Amino acid sequence: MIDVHFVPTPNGNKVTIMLEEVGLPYRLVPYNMLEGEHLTPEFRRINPNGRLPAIVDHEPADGGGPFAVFESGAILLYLSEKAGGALMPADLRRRSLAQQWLMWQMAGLGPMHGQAHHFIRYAPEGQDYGVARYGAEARRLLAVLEARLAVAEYLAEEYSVADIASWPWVRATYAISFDLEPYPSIRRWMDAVGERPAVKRGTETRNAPNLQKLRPVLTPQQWSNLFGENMLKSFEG
Ligand SMILES: N[C@@H](CCC(=O)N[C@@H](CS)C(=O)NCC(=O)O)C(=O)O
Repeated sequence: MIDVHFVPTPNGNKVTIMLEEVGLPYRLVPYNMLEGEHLTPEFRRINPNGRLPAIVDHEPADGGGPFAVFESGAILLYLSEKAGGALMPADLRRRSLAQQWLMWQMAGLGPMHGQAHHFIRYAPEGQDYGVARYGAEARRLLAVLEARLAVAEYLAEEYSVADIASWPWVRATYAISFDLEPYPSIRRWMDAVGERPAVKRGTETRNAPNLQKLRPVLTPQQWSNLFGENMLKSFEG
């Protein structure tokens, strides 16, 4: 059994989609980040970086004790290996392509779209520089994705962990009111991936309605748990 320490965000959904795709048994351990449930020493022992998602594999392949994995990209690779190389192409070039696009998602699409979400949705109004900077970078990355998907059906030519990593982030652009109309290849790919039964099952859990809004309303305490003093203090000593 695999415990998935989970919030229904794009990073969390990568893991639930992957688990549904490969059919490994798992259970969700839900966290309420607004209440600071992820800021505990217990969770820090599972993920030293204190962020979600993370998994604990109670039956790792080496037969040893429970094993924790953090960082959604590393979790996808771990689960692929556990499932006998599932959703990693066998062909050398395609496998490298899957790794390249997975790294691109982890270092580019995810963090930059994350910052765009922060400045557009959560930052106090009037942060024009942050909105412009990360909005431009988020759009640039969509243009990179569009160009790739105009010449390849999937990121590594065949459906792989790279698509699983990127798809939930593109889906989340609705929350920052990005129009996908200028990206026909992305829309074709979004539909193809979104129609997969495992993707449907892996994205059933939704964020609370307030968190789906363009500008969620947070109390000062919730803000502090997510972005401020409480979050920072939990990393001290
Ligand atoms: N690079 C990490 C990012 C994880 C991340 O930032 N997760 C968010 C939720 S999607 C989180 O835990 N936020 C809580 C916080 O920032 O305190 C990954 O891909 O797993």
